[in-house]
Amino acid sequence: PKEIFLKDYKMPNYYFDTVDLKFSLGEEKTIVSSKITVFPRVEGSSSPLVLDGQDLKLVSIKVNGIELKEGDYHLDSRHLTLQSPPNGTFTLEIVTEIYPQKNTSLEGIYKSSGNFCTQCEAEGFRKITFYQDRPDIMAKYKCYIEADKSLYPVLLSNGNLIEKGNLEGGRHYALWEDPFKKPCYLFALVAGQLESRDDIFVTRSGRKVSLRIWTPAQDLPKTAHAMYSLKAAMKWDEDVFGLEYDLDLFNIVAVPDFNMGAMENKSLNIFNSKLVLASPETASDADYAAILGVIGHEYFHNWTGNRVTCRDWFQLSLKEGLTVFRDQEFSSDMGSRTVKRIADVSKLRNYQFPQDAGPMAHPVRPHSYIKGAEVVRMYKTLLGSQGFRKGMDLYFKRHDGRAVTCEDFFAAMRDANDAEFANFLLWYSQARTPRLEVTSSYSAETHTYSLKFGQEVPSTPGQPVKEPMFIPVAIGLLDSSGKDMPLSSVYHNGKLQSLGSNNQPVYTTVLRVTKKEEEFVFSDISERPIPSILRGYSAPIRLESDLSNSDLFFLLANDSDEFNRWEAGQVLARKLMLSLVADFQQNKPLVLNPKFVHGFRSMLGDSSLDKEFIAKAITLPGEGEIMDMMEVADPDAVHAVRTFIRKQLASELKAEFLTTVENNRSTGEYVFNHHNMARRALKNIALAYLASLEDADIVELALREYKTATNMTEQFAALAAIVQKPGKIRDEVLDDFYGKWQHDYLVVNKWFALQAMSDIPGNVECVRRLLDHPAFDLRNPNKVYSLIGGFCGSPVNCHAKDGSGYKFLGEMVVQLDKINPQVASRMVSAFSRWRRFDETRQNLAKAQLEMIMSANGLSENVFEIASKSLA
Ligand code: DPP
Ligand code: ZN
Repeated sequence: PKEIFLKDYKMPNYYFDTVDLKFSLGEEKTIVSSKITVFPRVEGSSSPLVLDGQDLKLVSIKVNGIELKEGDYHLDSRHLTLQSPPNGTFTLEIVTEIYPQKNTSLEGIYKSSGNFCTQCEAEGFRKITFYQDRPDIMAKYKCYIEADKSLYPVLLSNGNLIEKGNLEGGRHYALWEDPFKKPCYLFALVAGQLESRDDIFVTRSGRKVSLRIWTPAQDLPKTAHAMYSLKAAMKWDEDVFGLEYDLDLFNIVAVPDFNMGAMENKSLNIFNSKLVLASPETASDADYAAILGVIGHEYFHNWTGNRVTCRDWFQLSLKEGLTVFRDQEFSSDMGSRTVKRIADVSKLRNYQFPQDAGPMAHPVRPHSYIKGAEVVRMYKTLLGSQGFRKGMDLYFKRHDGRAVTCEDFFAAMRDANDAEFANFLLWYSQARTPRLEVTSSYSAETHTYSLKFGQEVPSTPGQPVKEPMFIPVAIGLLDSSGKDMPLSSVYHNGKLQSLGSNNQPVYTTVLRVTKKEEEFVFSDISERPIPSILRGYSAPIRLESDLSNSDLFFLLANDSDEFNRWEAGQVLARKLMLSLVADFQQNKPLVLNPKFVHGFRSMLGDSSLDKEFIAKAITLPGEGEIMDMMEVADPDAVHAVRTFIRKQLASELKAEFLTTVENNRSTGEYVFNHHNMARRALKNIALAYLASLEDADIVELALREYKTATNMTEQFAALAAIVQKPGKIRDEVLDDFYGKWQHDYLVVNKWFALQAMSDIPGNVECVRRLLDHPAFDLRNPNKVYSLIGGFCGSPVNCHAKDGSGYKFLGEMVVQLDKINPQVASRMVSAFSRWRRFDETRQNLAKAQLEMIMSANGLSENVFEIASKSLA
């Protein structure tokens, strides 16, 4: 397969105006008929029309009503080409036969639990019919569906229901029409036995929108939270962005077999049921929060993605970065902003940055959702809320109904604000995480405080020399009592710039760092300050400052920016862990700095702090994050050190942790709100620390918590605490949990994941046994992500020095690739950073990658990742 590059973008030679689709759904085969009005981009030109198509059986093709014969067109395994279509506008009618019941790739039309559903992003529509399967082809769709009425009583597609009725032979039909132009990746169809939870949302201009969430009947009670989330999202988008829903109907369908989280098809969102179904007994707080965020995310796409879409797939972050940013803001407004920011930054550090440091490094464009959101956030940091909103308004005014690029978004932000954005666009094109070094100095004579920045973007294959980036650095200065100092002016580039306005002092200002080396000097600074740099994580970079440990402890205790308070603790923890890793590698005894224990103790006892913030602040950086900072990643040493610190903290702070559990136990009914979630989060992390001890009273405590828990959040945390240690009790409780929940596949998936990610030595054997468990199925992505993906969550086992983890993953990738290439390719990512390890591990991982590459009939998805990893 040939790699496609952004610079190769060519406008299509033909556009489509209307698309009439007709589906005759059947058990053996499904017939798809399409009637498209085609017009040339340039009147009078006669270039070939190339349609994409994959795994389709062509039945017939007509142009302007006349059937084409073989020789009038060219057909290969990927394309259907009309060499010389008529001049001007013409109609193209194509009939194909497809077999959704055999489609295990879960792209195009497939069956999930007996129902038909679709997934077209990015290139699934070509598995439904021959089409120009690219997002810059936007057309108006009608969709006629017919099927057996008793097997598929519900027939859904995008837009409005125009007509429905009965047909002969026990069949029925429905005709849907979508008044908005859309690219084919937003097409959707669902047919099956489903029931709906119904509600109504009245938009601020008075449109009454019917909301329906569809699931199998028995799951309906679990859709209340999803409906709450949808209504909250609709309201929020009106309040914050002035964006209203634009149709009278909004459908969400939950399906158990889905490659990703969810899909924003116009007015017919299709969701992985894991992100819809929740009840206090079966779903955890994290599930509730994820549902809120993803329901919001898909709903927000209606404007950022659907009304304004991407020109090509290199612009993915135009819609994903922006929409992830919007869902992050939505969740922040619904809960705690600081905690949400911490969670998002942790994700960035644990998943995105490691990837950026490896062969899969790529710029924000094309692929990274989460980094894309950081780029959008920087616009807001630079422009302020109002300026950002002005930019958004202009973006919609200019581009509604069109397929556009990241530059268009940039231009809207710039033009609406008359802003100076220097080299900001580099964020879209330069891969790798920039490193920013800061050194500071204070002059008591001149009362000035200088910050010198030096930045570097590491090179990548294809991008050997990188330009300096435009990095917005939000900064505040603390005085010796821990208060923010007023910032009156800063000297930069030969100019003195005053900060604040109307004699209002500012306490946080955003420095615009744009050069390789640059100095900023604050004036009127009365004493040596402690700087709080990169407040709120104002840019997705690696910051290296000259702050001493005592500065960091000071920030941890005093910073008014809660994110940076957490960050100071993380920097300290990272330093501590790295130095202990070095001790471990040199066979020195491990000793925990008492200051660290003290810091934890004061956090735990500080009643002025938000409980979820404390829970985050006492969570050590992940093993992946630490390995990422090492010259040669050493999973065994990192694991040993993290385990040592946890155990040491648990033993020194046992009393405090016990009190924390006691004081934060649930009383009364489960409520999904920040206050209650924060309490549960703190209790659960305290229990997790305690469980690292060998003490019998702790085992009893965890068992008691497990038995008396009234919600999944606490029950599962207790289970997780118990299974930290191998033995009889662990086995019994795992059996008990399975016995309780075997009827609920979503809970069973948690049970798989918990066992899979265990750090117990040699756990790969347990995971192999679970592959044969009657509840496991390699065809269901959620199960694969739980068990095989879960296994990758334990670096010691996944990167075991005997290669057992690699061997297991290699075998799985090859098996999965035959079933579902998208799912298989996600599992290959476990290998992508193999060069980061020692030689033994490198050889073992490389051998598996080569084995994968040599497999017969390897998919393009897996080939891409495996070959790039080896390159
Ligand atoms: N476009 C889809 C989403 O935003 C991809 N997972 O959720
Ligand atoms: Zn999205």
